[in-house]
Amino acid sequence: MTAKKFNKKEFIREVKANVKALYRKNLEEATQQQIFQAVSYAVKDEIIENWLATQEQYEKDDPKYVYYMSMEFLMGRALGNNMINLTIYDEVKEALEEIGLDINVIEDQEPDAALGNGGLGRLAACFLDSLATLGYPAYGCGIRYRYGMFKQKIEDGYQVEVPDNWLKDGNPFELRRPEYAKEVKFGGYVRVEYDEKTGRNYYKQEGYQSVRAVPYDFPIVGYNNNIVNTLRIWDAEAISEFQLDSFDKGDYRKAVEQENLARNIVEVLYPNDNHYAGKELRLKQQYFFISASVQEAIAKYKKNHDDIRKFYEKATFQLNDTHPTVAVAELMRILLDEEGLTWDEAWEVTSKTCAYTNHTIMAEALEKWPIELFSRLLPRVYQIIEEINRRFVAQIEAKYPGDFEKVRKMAIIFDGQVKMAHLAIAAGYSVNGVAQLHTEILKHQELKDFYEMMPEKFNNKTNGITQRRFLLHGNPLLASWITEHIGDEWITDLPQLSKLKVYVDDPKAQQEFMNIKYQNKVRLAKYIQEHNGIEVDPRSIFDVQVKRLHEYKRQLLNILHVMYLYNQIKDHPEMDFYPRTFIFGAKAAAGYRRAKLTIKLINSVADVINNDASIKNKLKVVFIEDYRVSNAEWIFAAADVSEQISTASKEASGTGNMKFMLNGAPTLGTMDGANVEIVEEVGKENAFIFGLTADEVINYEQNGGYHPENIFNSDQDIRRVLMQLINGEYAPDDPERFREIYDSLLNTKSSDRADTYFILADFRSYADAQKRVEEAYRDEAGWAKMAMLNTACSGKFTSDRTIQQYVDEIWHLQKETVKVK
Ligand code: DL6
Repeated sequence: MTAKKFNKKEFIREVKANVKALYRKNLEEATQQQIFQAVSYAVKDEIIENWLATQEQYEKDDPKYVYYMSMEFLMGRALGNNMINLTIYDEVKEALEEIGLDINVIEDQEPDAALGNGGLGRLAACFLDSLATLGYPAYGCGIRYRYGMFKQKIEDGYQVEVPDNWLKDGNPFELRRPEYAKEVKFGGYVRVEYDEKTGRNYYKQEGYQSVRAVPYDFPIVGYNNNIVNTLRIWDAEAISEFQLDSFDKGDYRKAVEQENLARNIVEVLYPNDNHYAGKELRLKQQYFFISASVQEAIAKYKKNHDDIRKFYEKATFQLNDTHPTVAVAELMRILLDEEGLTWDEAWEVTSKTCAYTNHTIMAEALEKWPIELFSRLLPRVYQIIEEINRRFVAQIEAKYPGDFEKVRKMAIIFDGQVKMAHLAIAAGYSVNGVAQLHTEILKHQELKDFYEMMPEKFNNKTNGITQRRFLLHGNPLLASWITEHIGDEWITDLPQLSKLKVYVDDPKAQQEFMNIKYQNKVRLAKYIQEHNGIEVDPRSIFDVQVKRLHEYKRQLLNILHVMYLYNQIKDHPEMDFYPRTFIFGAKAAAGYRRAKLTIKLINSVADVINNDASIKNKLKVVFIEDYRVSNAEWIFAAADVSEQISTASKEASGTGNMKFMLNGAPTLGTMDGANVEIVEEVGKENAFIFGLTADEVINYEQNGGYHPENIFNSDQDIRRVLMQLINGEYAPDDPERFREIYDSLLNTKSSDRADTYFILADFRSYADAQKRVEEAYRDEAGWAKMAMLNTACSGKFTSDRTIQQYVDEIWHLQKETVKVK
């Protein structure tokens, strides 16, 4: 089904009118930011008809919805994506050209909607794109943080965090929906009243503070199908004075407190990736958006249905990791206290509604809340979790009589803590991991006891990415080339890319493919020159590692290897060395000291190497400041090599690995996360695999026997590199600067095992794999073939496939079609 026809004249007229109405200016006087706003409002007008039509169709068909509940939606920019999915990108580009405007400059005015940290939040954004494109009714439910992920500045090589005031110029695509506002209550106490007539206890929260949750809706445009779903994110406002209990009216102190509560709740996204912060405000954020979203889902259902016992037939809640797990108890609370269901009835609805995705096995990411905090903040919800726990423990005891160890390991409340993953598993009807290897580790290691008790709940859904943003929009040259060769069906059916396989040995096609890569490298080189002041040669190998900075992702292994290469080039200037540019991009959580020190190390190494004329530009190191969705699109398009070098078993899936593959960059990586499936698709000979396997890592972790100091003692090159961390080579002003990193690898003073992430164990095989990369790159035709095969074999990794699997195996939704008059 194609979208309605674009009218260029009308569009231009509207852009001009918008500039006038919004800013009282003519086009010529307006700033580029103002023009961006005007263009966005014009594009929004194109969306509105479809948005209305979609809602009307859904009302009529009364379908089941998935509510994708997530603390994070890392959306990036909306304008380009919306134009792409409306299939008006080229037309708008032309229209703007006609009035002297450059679409790239206009798009560049938009701040990224960075309401997420990394993989988990970006996955949520890709899923919304696929849900709309496939025509499935869905709501994204989240928080409208006033400040998103911080902006990263690099000062003197160090990361400095700058607040991301993304809403300062207004947000053209959002709609405030005060008519759907909800009250969310915190604190106080629970009063129980016994009703003789019904013979039931009734629970009432009293003495609480509350805030008004006000939703903002964002359109999620499906690709060329008229469907527009909704991302509904909640803002917090103070409950206005006249809405306070009559008892509280005129209570100025309380009004101010509620005002502050509201302001604080949605103020800022916690910048932790794969790490649990354990802060009270974070729990407030979780309950805030969950309570509002669950209330809204129930209100929507009740508009057209009488029997709340059948709620699960029309709604399913997908919990994006444990952050939204309080939804389980909130749904129970509403069903019990407001809808009057019995416990068993409410439990049946809840356990048929909620499903949980696990995104990490990192112990430090597991959410467990102290009982004191939890019960103080959410007294009624806590009571309900206690009862869920009591019943769950009884089930464990019935299945494993006398086995207290099982209770200790599986209870929801234990040792003074509420364990959110256990709650999600006990209450949900589905538990999924995000790549085959990850799901197997969950089943047989991390969640072994749960899997043994309820194997039917466990399943795998390997992650995916949307090709519409990461190829069609991010790499227009390659997208057009592909369309010329195999047609454009790949845009909604990515496995079609396998048709490219017939071209991989064709010299002309190889040349064209590599020429496009070269042009994308030129585009990135220009960006690096403008933003970093570093000149890089687009003919060098662009070896790229972009992702959050975390020890398990091992940016440290990468930079230590760069130090090793530099030593080699210095020692053997005559050595035939293919020029390499190592590109990094990574934000570290603001409080993650060692990660921030690693950024400083990368920049210090870059300073030395980039300024050493004697190595004749054979090696360059670039740290791209403020890595985010919008610059990521260019980076993936320009990469020759995709660094996916996490310690095996630690990266649940990875999704950057898929974006690189789609854009024709072979993986240099460990057998971890979705790398395993990438290799399965493209063949081991078209990737560069190294390092310990997940089994080997887990074996060391469980049984010991790993001694990095032996490697240090026996390998001279490694020893030299490590000594350079403490001899001032990269920190002449303070030779002790990188001591902490050195210590972490060898003689850790903390209780951690030295070299927790097996960097020394994998160093040699990594260096060998890098050598293989260099050799392979020298063979131009061979490399072109490998790069093309990566693109051609990336069909599995579309989020359209992932979503279809969620639909078929977990959510059971019906496809909708929408016609526009
Ligand atoms: O599933 C999306 C993404 C995976 O691709 C990454 O491998 C994984 O590290 C990430 N997990 C998190 C966990 N955060 N918490 N909690 O971000 O999920």
